[in-house]
Amino acid sequence: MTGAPSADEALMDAALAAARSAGFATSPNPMVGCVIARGAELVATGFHRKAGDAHAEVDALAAAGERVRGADVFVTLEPCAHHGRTPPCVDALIAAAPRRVVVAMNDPNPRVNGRGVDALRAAGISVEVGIRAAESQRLNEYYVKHISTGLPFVTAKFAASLDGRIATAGGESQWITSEASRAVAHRLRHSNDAVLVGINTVLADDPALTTRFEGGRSPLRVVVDSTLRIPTSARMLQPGPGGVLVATSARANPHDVARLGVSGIPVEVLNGGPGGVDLPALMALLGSRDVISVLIEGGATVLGTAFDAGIVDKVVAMLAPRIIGGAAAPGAVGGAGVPSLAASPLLGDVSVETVGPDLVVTGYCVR
Ligand code: AOF
Ligand code: ZN
Repeated sequence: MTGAPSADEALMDAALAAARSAGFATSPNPMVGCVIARGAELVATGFHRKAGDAHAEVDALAAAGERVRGADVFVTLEPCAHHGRTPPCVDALIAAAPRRVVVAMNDPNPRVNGRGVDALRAAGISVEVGIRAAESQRLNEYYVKHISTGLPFVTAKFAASLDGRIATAGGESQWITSEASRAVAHRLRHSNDAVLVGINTVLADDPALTTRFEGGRSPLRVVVDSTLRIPTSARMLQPGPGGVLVATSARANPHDVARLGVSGIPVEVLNGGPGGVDLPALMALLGSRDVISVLIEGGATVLGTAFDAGIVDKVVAMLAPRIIGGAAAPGAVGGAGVPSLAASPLLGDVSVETVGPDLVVTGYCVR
């Protein structure tokens, strides 16, 4: 879409910017922004900072005081109508008596879903829904998936050569992409609640899986290790913010399960699936623990299992402009693969950025 934004769009853009300033710290709750305006004049701005804190609408209403009467309220998500950790925002809005409430998208939370808009309309407030809906959906893609399915939103990320290899035949992999795109990868860790790798990656690279990003959140570190080969000295198992989880299968030696348990490392036995660990069951477990987003960082085996199981929502491929070649050099995605081109997930909404010398291709698995 081109052209200058309308006055309403510009104000909703300001509300979206306020929402974004929470920087993913609201999980498992959504990022929400709210702007109060009289005509084009901005009266107050508010946003949701973290789960349990004031909702965006209440934050903006507090900043606006009496000036909200007869004004327009722009909010990126339908105001809530339920008693959760905080009282319903629609009650606060109705009491403040604005002229109009503009909402970017309905709240897919089954406790809200349409009830917020209905309550405002029933109180005689004019409500418009849908301005910047796509942007708001995208901003809260993790929240939307989790609140409507109970499962986390899954991003598969890999760094490869232009010909799709993640290492040379001899196993050399550091570094295929540039430092600039590795910074993008750290931002991805910061935005996700959990980061997941396979045991081969741990044994080969011993990653710490923390975020080296200014002010970054540290995700839960998850390893898929069907036979429990992980040494307790692995960097990702060391105590630190975010915590750890080892997912294994019945193929693991019970002594090894006990060994990790004694070291205080949480282990879950989730049997099933071709790799030995049932990834869909692991996603369900993480979702039930309020993990709304998971970043799968590889390697090829765990990415293959994830694509084969159909659990991937989004792909971020970082491609360095180099060719590795050779039939023995591993590709980014292993597993069984697809039986035909028609069965391969064709990404939708694809965007391509250049980061330093690399290409970063982002797209969504359309199901
Ligand atoms: C937020 N921030 O600004 C808005 C939300 O956990 P609670 O009680 O705070 O309620 C969370 C629900 O409230 C959330 O799932 C969404 O449906 C609704 N709106 N939540 O955390 C906000 N406006
Ligand atoms: Zn609310």
